[in-house]
Amino acid sequence: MVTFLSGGTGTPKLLDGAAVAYDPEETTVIANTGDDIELGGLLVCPDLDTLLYQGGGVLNRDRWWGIGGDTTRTHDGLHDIGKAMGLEPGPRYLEDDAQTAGRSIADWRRFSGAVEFMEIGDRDRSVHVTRTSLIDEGHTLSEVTERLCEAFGVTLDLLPMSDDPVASLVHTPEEVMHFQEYWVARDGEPDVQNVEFRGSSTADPAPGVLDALEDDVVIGPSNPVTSIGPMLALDGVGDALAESTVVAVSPFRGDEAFSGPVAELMEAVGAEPSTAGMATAYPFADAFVVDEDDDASFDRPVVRTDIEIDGREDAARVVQAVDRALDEV
Ligand code: FO1
Repeated sequence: MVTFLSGGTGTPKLLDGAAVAYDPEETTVIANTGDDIELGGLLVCPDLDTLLYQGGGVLNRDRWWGIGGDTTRTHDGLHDIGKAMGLEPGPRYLEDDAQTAGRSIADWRRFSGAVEFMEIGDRDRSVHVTRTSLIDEGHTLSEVTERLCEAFGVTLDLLPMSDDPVASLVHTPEEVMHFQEYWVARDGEPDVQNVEFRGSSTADPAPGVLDALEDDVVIGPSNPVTSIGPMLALDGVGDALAESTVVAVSPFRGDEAFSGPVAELMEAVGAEPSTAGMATAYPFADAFVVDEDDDASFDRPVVRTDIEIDGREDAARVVQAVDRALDEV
């Protein structure tokens, strides 16, 4: 039995190769939900959905989000009508008091759907309508995720990290913004002073999460701050990881990040933006998988291989290295 901790790109890419070593029926994936937002009243869960669509074989594999071949008629229509009405495009937060009014899972991350600032495909939107509606009918995010997985034919066990709201908020010198504004609307350009996981001190791990952390745990090459950080902020997760065998795959080759705003965000939280910094961010890790050209040295076992993942063959190679690292602990 093995459990992967996942954000939305690096670990899903690794999971492409997971089946070479691990039976999907015995694999759990815990997804970050700090990136989730409510947009036009719909709960959008980017990391969960990438894993859902990947497991269901419908992921847009060029972008690693959304559904392949999806249309955007509603999204385009929202822009047409917004333009005709003179509405300013860009993230449009709801008023402060509306941020904690309504379904609590969307607290501190509520955006208007006018001139929708993230591109939501039509089929993708049907998932958000269904998920949000079932939550409004009284189901939890975990329950809805389980049913979506059945519908998409996902064989591994996919769990959201929490059924409670946790919002990854980026503090810049001028303002506080949600991660999706920082990343999608601002292209990761603002200076970051700190990252806050609002809600994490009172959020519980979702049902099944702490049990799954009793298995061998793999932290894929995800962003240690915004993908894995929200999970580590949940009560009991750090203690559970300290008790388990944990292998982490570096999202860096030396100090060069493979994708996304990893370096900037690590610097913002006072961690060195490199493989060595990743090791300090994961004090509970028992072994690491790092690139063969990475000269960082470690106080724990290391397996080296080419860790750049561009396709299933690469993913299989890195998963085999993960498996060797688990054996070495
Ligand atoms: N990323 C973008 O860069 N632009 C978008 O318009 C966008 C829309 C979007 C819609 C649904 C979804 O599930 C993900 C989406 N993403 C988009 C990706 C997302 O912002 C991030 O890459 C993840 O949150 C990081 O894991």
